[in-house]
Amino acid sequence: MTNESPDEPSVGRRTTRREDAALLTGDAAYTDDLTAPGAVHLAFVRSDHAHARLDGVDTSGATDLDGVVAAYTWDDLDASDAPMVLGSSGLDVDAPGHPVLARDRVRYQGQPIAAVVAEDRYVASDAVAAVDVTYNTFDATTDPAEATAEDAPTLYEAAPDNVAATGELGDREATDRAFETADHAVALDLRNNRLVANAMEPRAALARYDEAEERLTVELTSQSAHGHRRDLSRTLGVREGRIRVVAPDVGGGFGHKGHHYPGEAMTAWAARELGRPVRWTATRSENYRAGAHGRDHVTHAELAVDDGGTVRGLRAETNVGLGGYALGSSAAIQVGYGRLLSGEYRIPAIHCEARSVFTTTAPVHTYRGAGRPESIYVVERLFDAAARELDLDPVELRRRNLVGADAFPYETPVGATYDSGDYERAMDRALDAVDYSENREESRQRDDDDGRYRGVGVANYVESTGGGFESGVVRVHPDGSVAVYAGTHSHGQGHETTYAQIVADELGVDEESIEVSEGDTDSVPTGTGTFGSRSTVTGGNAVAESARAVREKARRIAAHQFEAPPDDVAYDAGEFHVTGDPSRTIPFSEVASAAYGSGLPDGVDRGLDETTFYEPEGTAYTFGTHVARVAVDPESGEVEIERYVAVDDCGPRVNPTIVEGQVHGGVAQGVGQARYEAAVYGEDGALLTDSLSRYGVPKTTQLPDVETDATETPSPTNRLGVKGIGEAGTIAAPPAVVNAVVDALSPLGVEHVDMPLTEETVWTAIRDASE
Ligand code: MCN
Repeated sequence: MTNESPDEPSVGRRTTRREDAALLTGDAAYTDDLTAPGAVHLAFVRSDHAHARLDGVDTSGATDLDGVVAAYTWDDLDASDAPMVLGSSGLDVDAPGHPVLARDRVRYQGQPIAAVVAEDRYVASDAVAAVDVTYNTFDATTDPAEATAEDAPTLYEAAPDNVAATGELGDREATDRAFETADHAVALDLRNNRLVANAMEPRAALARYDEAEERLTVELTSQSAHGHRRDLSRTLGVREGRIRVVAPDVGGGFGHKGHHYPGEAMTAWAARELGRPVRWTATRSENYRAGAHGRDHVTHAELAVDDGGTVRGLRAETNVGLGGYALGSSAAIQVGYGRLLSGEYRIPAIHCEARSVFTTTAPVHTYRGAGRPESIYVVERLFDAAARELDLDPVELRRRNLVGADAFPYETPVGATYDSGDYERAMDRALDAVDYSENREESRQRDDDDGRYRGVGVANYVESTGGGFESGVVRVHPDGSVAVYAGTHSHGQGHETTYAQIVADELGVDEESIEVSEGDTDSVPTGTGTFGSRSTVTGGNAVAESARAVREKARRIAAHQFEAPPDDVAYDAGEFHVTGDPSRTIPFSEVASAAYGSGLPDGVDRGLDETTFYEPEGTAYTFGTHVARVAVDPESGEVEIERYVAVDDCGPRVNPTIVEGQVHGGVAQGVGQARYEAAVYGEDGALLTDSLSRYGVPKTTQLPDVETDATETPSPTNRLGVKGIGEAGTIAAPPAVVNAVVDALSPLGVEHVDMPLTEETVWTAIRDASE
């Protein structure tokens, strides 16, 4: 870690990530690396079929094998005192939660039916193959639009049309009026393709049960240790105080390690049942078939606009695939997606209607961005379609409707209050970087040199960040070294580095003296976790508040030693002195030692240790503009992203290098969605893209060089003024790329292409437009 100039603030510095040495040299300890003498291995028998009644599950073939310790079905779970059904909330219908092992019916391919436990994982794998399941199969329904049709197969009696939850945002009547009176209306039918989270490390758990203490310890791939403890407590029927959850090094999450799944609950249950450590590590294909997927929206959207380019209204109707079961609050999250449908714009009337629909597919929950990419994609595609209808430059249409820099706080018609921003400044910076006007000319004509069509795509976005509360503890040891604990969890984001930077500034100590810990329910008082780009806003401010409180307490202790009033004591570069008399100083470490001794001033407790539960005053809205410049070969449909510029504003950047890394990663996933990735189901409900060789995670050679830049508009919602950045790239990249490709192909009459823009889809769109 570099800290060349301790007199300069740490926040804002490009400090090297302190976590990288271990991660890059193989010293990190992921769940599957953890040792547990005597551990047995759990593996799942998963449904071959997407939709079936179970007429028999015979585990005798498995239990007959040498080395098999146990084989469990729902009957075993049912006979125990644990509920073993994952909770769901936000449903309009009375559909049961996800049973850890199937009761008598399966609703997606890969749903766990039985669990086997064996002395090693190879025997466990053989045992899985030896379990005999008799299925009575039903038709599958995998498309969220088709699943509501009258003749579609039904997953639950309580939801005959498969609709699990509905939600409405905005004002339907006002929006209808805006459409009736506007000069133009444009419409688009869009699909936001279903995605699979591809963390490097698949999900895993290691559970141990201490019978004497009646205590369960579960180490697992988690984005939220306390969230998983709460969920495990409910599913196992064990109170939280008897469960310790530890999230060790976690190799990426991208949203899908924040949810409660059968795998981890079953592992914990078996450890208690057997009194032996039990471990389970998902295979990559298990992760594909049974890990939560993301997106899967089918949307009809319209924009009403006047001749002069003033947007009057927006409406959207969306079906969201929920999968075979609602995981936790997934249905409610999905129907709430429309909260960002105002984008960066003043749109006087908006109405959004969303339905969460059961389909015989893997459950859908949050994947990087969760709701925001889907909203922004709708808005930004509509703006391009409207610009075309008006024969107006798409940037000009955007500019005429942007929320002005003086309009904050800005309330949208869909219930969001934007805190701060200067949208036009960020947009202009991105446009300048690609010499926008010049390239517009180029995009309108075929480039004679190489026969490719060129286009420019612009995407403006807002991103809600920093929801809920977070805990932050700052504990100063007697030697002045500092321990920081937070309820968030870094699984690639770099919190060890950035929290140390924040605390170093507040305490006036070197970053080197600060250790940051997350993800252990025994050492962190409580916590919400890392998702929704919330950690810096909530956890960062929580540790900052605690550090400030520690500094104030230290000042009082120093003042007592100076025999001066605390207000007369100044603190500079790690030393206290009486204002106006810098000759006598007391270093921070000496005050730390004194804090644990006797002779403290009246009213000051022993110790130097503060805890904060911090909740920001409102949502911090990150924003920015991404621009893609593409060349499309009309013969092959091949797309090349020639330039990609990202200008993002997440308020003051704690560490600009880490922020840029987050943008790069996000853009990689956004470009992945735009061009390569899609979870594809066959008619029988089998997942066809069930491995890395069949699912298009982009390779580095398929990604553009991302040129990053930033503006910094502080948020008034929190004292650090920060906003999150973890999802910006995944939100902005899909519309930037799709707008660019459609722009390039507009001379050929192409008006829309659904993601992913593979060679085949692009070529087909060109062909269809020419017919
Ligand atoms: N940061 C900063 N200055 C700011 C804002 C953020 O320096 N003004 C830094 C932070 O301190 C932190 C990083 O950027 O080190 C991301 O911070 P933040 O935006 O607060 O997001 P979270 O830490 O809450 O991370 C969650 C976000 C989400 S929701 C997904 S999904 C995601 C992502 O982060 N998954 C990731 N980035 C990921 N990066 C990696 N490597 N792996 C994942 O699984």
